[in-house]
Amino acid sequence: MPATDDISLRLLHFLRQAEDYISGEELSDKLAVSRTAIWKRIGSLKKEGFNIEASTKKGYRLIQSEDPYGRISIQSRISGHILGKDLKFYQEVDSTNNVLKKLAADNAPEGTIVISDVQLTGRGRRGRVWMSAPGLGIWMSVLLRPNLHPSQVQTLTLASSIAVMRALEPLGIEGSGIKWPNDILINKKKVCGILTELSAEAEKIEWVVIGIGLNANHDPDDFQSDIRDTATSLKINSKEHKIFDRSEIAANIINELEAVYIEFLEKGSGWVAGEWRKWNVTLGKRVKLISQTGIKEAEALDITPDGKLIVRYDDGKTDEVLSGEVTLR
Ligand code: BT5
Repeated sequence: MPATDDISLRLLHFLRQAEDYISGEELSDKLAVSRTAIWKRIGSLKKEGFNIEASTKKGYRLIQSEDPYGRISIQSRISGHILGKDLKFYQEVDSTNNVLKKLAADNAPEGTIVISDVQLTGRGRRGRVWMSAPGLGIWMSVLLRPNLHPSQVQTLTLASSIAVMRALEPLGIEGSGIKWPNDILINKKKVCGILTELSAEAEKIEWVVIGIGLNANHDPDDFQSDIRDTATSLKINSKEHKIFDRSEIAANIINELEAVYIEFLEKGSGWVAGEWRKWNVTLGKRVKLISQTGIKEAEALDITPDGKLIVRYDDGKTDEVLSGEVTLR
């Protein structure tokens, strides 16, 4: 018996749902396996670090707050059918995007996910560094193989930021929003960045790797001095400086991303743009656009369905910007 097979994941799901003791008999009914099979899997889960109490009279109980961050904790919370069926969890990698890009080139199926506790060389856009300290954040990459034109890839970045916002909403943290094109801010500081990379032929995307980096449990001192004034975490912004369960948040992002992805494929990019507008903190603001040709100030008017920012410069001319840096004024 594999230590953490599909039955183990479902077993964990029922223990979590029960919140109190659940009898071996009930578990064996729900999972259609013998009580011995349940007992063996409880043993394996305990070895993996799950704190499960066993009582001969009452059954089994999961002590919830102590879930270890890892594949089983995350996968047992995944409710969709595409994303995370194959989820690889590492303690340490160079970059989850790099690992997943190699898997993509080796024909890994859509929905494969790579998560690591640490990234030694986490990447931002254009060769920039993404700080990915151990024990504190969610560093995750998701493989998609949509039947879309390469020009629609930025819509997937928008879709991913919507999924992160939806996953953060129940945490009750105030002041969050999406800054075009790929940042999630809380009270004007960056809590999450998204790096989308793709391989495509002329007319069709072959694969897209969406890399999501989310600062969960950092204190201000956990950030390097050069980003201490601009970076933030969920913990810093929570009322009681709470430590968040990274497995739960990672799973929620995955579940929300699957929902947004399916709706995007059904309804098109116009729907994504509409959802994005609800969460954004860019439109209607004065922005500084930083590109290779220089810095220009403008007013952010809207986005196009394929993710371009529509701006109006001070001379009255409008423009559609595909990529670049935006500083909110
Ligand atoms: C991004 O780039 O915001 C995309 C970040 C994507 C990270 C994920 S983690 C999983 C996957 N694997 C990877 O290797 N990458 C992805 P960009 O917009 O270029 O922003 C980078 C800038 O953000 C840096 O130059 C710093 O100023 C700042 N920064 C670096 N680390 C940060 C952090 N942990 N929190 C907030 N800001 C950070």
